[in-house]
Amino acid sequence: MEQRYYQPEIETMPVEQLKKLQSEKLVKQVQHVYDNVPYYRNLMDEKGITPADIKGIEDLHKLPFLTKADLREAYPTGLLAVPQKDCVRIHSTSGTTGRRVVAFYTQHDVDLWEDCCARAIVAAGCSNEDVCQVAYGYGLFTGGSGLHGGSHKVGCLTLPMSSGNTERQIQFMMDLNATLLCCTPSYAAYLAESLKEQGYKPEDNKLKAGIFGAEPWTEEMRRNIQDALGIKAYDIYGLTETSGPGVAFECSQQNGMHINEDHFYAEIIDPDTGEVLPEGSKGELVFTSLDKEAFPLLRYRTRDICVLSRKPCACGRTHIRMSKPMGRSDDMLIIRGVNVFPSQIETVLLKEGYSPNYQIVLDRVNNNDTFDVNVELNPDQFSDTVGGVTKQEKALAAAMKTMLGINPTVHLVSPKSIVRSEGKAVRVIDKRKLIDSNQWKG
Ligand code: DLL
Repeated sequence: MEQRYYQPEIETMPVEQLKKLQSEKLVKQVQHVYDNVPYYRNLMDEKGITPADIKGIEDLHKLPFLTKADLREAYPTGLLAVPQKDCVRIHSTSGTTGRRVVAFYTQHDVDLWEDCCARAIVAAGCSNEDVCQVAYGYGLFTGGSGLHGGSHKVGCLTLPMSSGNTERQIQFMMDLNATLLCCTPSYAAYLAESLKEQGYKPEDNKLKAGIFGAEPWTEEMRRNIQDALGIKAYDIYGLTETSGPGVAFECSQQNGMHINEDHFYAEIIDPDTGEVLPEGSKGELVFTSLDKEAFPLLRYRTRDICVLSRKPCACGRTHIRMSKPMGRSDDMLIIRGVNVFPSQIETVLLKEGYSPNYQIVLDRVNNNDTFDVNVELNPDQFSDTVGGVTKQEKALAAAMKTMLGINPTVHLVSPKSIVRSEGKAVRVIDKRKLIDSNQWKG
């Protein structure tokens, strides 16, 4: 019989029991963080709170929020809650050198993270009889390692492909009869297109499911990928700060992602006031990691805007569901799966002696993000040959690649030619339409 859950006793635990478990874990976690992280202890002292004030989840709201700015300030080890010798791994977000977020893991942390990914794989209908092609990037990015570890736990045959090299992906997918594909949704769509170009029909592959995440994607994109590959496509969510993929995942109902609530407690807040909003409200998602040892974050503001629902799910899981992220409460962009802040572009421009008047234009062509940056030249920067301009554009694109990890196409344009709207610069034009406009009903 098909296995429905990876850890049934946890995934279907009655809500009251789950809340009790969360409270017990939170009390311990607050003490652990207070005792071992001076940065966090200071934040609590400033608010006049001690671990004794936190008796359960109902007291969580008393704790201060933690933001990406805190994580950057504490770079690289300021939030480490165990001796470094007890850690076995790091991962890191993309971003400016020296300001990246570095997440540390003990073996226990890796285990619980891989369990979360294993739950997602089983929820996608897979077992130890499956062949799991992991085409997320391996390395500092969490996607590859997370799904790889989950695949091992379930006992799938794991194909550690990493991202890119489409020819090889297709060869291994077909020759080794991959049944589960894990990658970003845009890469899944790109692979589907490439398969079609090579003359393969959807029924020619053995795939039955895909686990896609790390960037926004719409229901329309889901339908396209499902039809093009002949599979069921499941969403998966997570962020480096909380471990990586698997914080939440979709089940057979494909209607919101179950949050692994025994490890991550979710709140929705008003991003402007910080007020905790009731279930069903749209707001910013905040996570508390209840039992991570090395890098436990209490009330971490994700900046992702979404809705939570505890309506019963036909799959039998009791864990709360989150909608797809519907936007961000900051200006972070996700381009080809990489997190990019417009301020990083500005930093490069100023460093390279250019004006900070620029505009980022994003679009999606053949399921690939296009990434153009228009930069106004200063009057004294004109090169009078076309070759000269092209050389300048290439050098600037290379400097941006070093900063961001992905390659933009740079266009140097004449001074004052970028349109200002009511005097304000419009920094980003995003034509990709990655977010569904319809409201999630839970
Ligand atoms: O993207 C972890 C991950 C890897 C998730 C593989 C799923 C699959 P970061 O690079 O730290 O971590 O980026 C985290 O990506 O705050 C969201 O804005 C966005 N994001 C992640 N998953 C989804 C998703 C990984 N399913 C940031 N839908 C998060 C929409 C997503 N956005």
